[in-house]
Amino acid sequence: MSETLVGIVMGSKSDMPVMETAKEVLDELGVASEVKVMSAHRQPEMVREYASAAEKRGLLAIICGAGMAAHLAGAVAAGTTLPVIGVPIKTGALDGMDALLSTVMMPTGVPVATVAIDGAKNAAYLAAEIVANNRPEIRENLKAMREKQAGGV
Ligand code: RP5
Repeated sequence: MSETLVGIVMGSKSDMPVMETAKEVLDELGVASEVKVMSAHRQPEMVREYASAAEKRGLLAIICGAGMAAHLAGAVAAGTTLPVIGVPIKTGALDGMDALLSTVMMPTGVPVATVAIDGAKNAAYLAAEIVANNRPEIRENLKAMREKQAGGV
């Protein structure tokens, strides 16, 4: 693996058990990624800088996981036109419904492609599908993964 193509960011270290599964999927598919922890609420400047530099750094998609008020994906999407995939994390009193609604209900023009609560693996598959648009070898890896899945039914 060489250049980093996908960013995986999360709002807290406590999100890591879910979000590290996105990294595992991307590794399996041969997509180089980076993992960062930054809070939309506690470190808004860091989030802004990360989002605005992402395109120039060569990233093709950014996966954002956060729980509760879960503004991270929206805050990143506000700072870039790269595709942003949001993972609502199950935590707190509302078991992820709060994060799901916070992540999915973006205003028109600033989308966040939102996966299921704790759906970090699907976020990684979606990011790989985006990367595969101009990397045929990743498309082949995705097809092989689907065939393997079919064999396991
Ligand atoms: C969110 O609040 C984080 O993404 C995390 O899911 C949740 C709890 O954060 P910590 O209190 O563990 O830092 O912002």
